[in-house]
Amino acid sequence: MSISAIINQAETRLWEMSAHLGKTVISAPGGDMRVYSDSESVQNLVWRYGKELISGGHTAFRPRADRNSPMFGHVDMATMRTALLVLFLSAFPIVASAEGAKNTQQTPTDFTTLTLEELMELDVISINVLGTHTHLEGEWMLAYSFMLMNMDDNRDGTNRISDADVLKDFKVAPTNMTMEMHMPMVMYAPSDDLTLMAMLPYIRLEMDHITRTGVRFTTVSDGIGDLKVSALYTFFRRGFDRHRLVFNGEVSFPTGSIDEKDFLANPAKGKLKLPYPMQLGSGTFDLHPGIAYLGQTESWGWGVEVNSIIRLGENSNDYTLGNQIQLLARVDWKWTDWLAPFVRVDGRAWGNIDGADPELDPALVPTADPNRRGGERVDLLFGFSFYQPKGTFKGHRLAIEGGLPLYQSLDGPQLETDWQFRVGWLWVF
Ligand SMILES: [Cu+2]
Repeated sequence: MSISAIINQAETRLWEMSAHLGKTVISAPGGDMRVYSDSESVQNLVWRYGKELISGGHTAFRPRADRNSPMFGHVDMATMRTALLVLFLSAFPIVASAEGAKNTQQTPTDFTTLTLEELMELDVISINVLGTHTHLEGEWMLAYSFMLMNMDDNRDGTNRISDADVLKDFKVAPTNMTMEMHMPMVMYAPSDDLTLMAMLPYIRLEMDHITRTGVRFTTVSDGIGDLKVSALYTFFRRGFDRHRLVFNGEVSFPTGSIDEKDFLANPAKGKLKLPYPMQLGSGTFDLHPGIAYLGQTESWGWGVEVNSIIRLGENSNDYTLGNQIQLLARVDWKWTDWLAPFVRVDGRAWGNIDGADPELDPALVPTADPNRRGGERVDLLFGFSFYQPKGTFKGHRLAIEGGLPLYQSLDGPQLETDWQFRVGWLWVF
């Protein structure tokens, strides 16, 4: 394919675009292109083709995928991109004057005004390191996040109860648990509508206990958790992604151990099977279907999600973890072009365990009782996304988030969540 063929293709795109202009007025005051539009199709076209031309995107010309092909062998990509951009923008005054003549009496009804540069920056907030998001065709993402969660003291229902209360019914009371999770993740978008994701956590769990005789001991387990693979499919979009509905089809594989052992109060007994919350995986194939409504403007992003976990079958230790339903609402605000604070409310409810591991004694400690695992919790989380709009670290993002529970009711005695903290980094290329 030659350069002139590419230019021809660009012209065809522009011709298609002008055919969609309809009721739209476009002008270029001082060379600053603005779109005054009541027509979604124009915004979509400007968004798609403009973005591709400037960022060296993919749908129309695929320069990124074919970077090493003979087609681009002798061409400086930057020069060609500039040429295409000039061509792209030069069509606007022509179209605008033609349309302007027709529309002199008409003022734009919907005053959606965005420069092309502003359109480019929309994904500053649409890609939240720690949130559900999708990518444009051909984009890859590498990410890593670290989560730390602390659970201190026991709760039954919504009431806090003392260790002494727990020890009335059990020989051992858990007193504190920390959970550390390292989560490497990779994402790839084969099209604008489909984003694929895979993640494999590395988990470290630590639990402190006290016995009736006052002996304190700590158990630890660590290793990989359950591998998750998902497909995020955008099945509805309106107004260049201002409103979207995304289905998340996610499956987890039982790669995490359910046979973790450690020394308990009496090391002479050797290492014994650890209770349910100290295991690293579910032991079952699980479905994690979810649906998200995601919205965005130039400086705001928001979303509401319903996610779930459905366990399939019984694991090799004769039990099935409880199913879970999660309701999530999120608002991101692009404060500056490098900083976006966000707030989330995360509510979830999960069931008790069905079946029981025959190696665990439910009378010993509440964590070994399959009927004291369910609960409900609502967390309030605040965070910041940091974004580098240009330079060496363009495409990199960093986010930190901290959360506290607003409400929790547990089938107890069960350790209650006190706080959680997450930090994430991602790189889109
Ligand atoms: Cu991503």
